[in-house]
Amino acid sequence: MDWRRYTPSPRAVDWGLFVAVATLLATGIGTIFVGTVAAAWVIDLHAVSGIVLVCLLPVKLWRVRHRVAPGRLTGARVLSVALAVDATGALVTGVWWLFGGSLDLGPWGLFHLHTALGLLVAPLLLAHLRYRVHSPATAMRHGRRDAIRYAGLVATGAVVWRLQGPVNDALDTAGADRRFTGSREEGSDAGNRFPVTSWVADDPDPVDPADWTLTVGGRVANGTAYDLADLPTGASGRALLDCTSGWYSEHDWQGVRVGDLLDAADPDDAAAWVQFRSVTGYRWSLPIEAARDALLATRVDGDVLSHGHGYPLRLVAPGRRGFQWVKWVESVRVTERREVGEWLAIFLSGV
Ligand SMILES: Nc1nc2c(c(=O)[nH]1)N[C@H]1C(S)=C(S)[C@@H](COP(=O)(O)O)O[C@H]1N2
Ligand SMILES: [Mo]
Repeated sequence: MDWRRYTPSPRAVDWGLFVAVATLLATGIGTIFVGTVAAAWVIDLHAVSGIVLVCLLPVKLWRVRHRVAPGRLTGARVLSVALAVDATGALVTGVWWLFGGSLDLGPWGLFHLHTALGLLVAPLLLAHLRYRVHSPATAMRHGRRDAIRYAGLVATGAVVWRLQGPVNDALDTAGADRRFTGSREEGSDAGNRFPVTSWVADDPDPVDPADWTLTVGGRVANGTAYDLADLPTGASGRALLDCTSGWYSEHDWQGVRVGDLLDAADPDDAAAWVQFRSVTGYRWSLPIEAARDALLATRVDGDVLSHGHGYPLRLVAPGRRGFQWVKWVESVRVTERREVGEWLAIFLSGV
């Protein structure tokens, strides 16, 4: 078989690599927001781009293999080798994850390593392009034939992606129970016995209920502060926490319906967002309608929340990724606009 017939021309390979990597980065970061099945296409696109990259990268590496002879190493070439190694590592860890792999790296695991290697591709690729960039026009020289080759490649990627589910099932790997987000199940319905995670480094001292109140304020007629014993608990709901670091856990949660707190507080006409704030400064806002259906939980599967899971009160936000489920909540604030600083706070609250 002559593989050259199926291989795009060299410049078209380079641009194909660029598009695949850019798509992988955008969709990889995009997975952070995928909470419902309607957004699952982001992850499908990530996977198919990854498969396309698996096909293209060897073509490129084969073409440039003679350039890395030891005597000819320059700064630009060392950079290219680093990029090749890093991109390969990102692909290997991604595929390994799909088929149920695990790694114990202290507080981190295989999924973190995949994320780190993937993000590192961005600066390495930008630096690489500073040395070696060709106009897209030269890539168009065999435009029609290359377009057909790429269509075939993307179609192949889609078929391979479709097949990995049945293959995982048949081999009964730890990748078989993945959700559409890529996350794998951990400790569902087992009370507090599911992983404790913080987004970056949030790790407060245990909260003493004697020094704690929940304040409800902002754009409301009746601002209130509740002691733990005064909280109007009695609501419950089943919801699935899906962390962006690759695990999910489903539980019955008990506590206060945020809608009940809002009804008592009586938001004004401009109220559009509800911000949940942790004792650590970590905070996140939900649109007011979504916030009404959220729960502030005091218990999980009937057990009082452990400190790690946010005792005395943590947000349960169905259909939203775990980083939005604020732990150790001490304030609910109704606002007109969402605070932009939240984005910084979720990274810096632990520092
Ligand atoms: N205050 C605070 N709340 C937080 C976080 C945090 O770092 N600080 N991490 C979030 C993330 S990323 C996830 S996945 C969930 C994890 O909840 P758990 O530790 O109960 O499993 O909490 C969220 N709530
Ligand atoms: Mo998370």
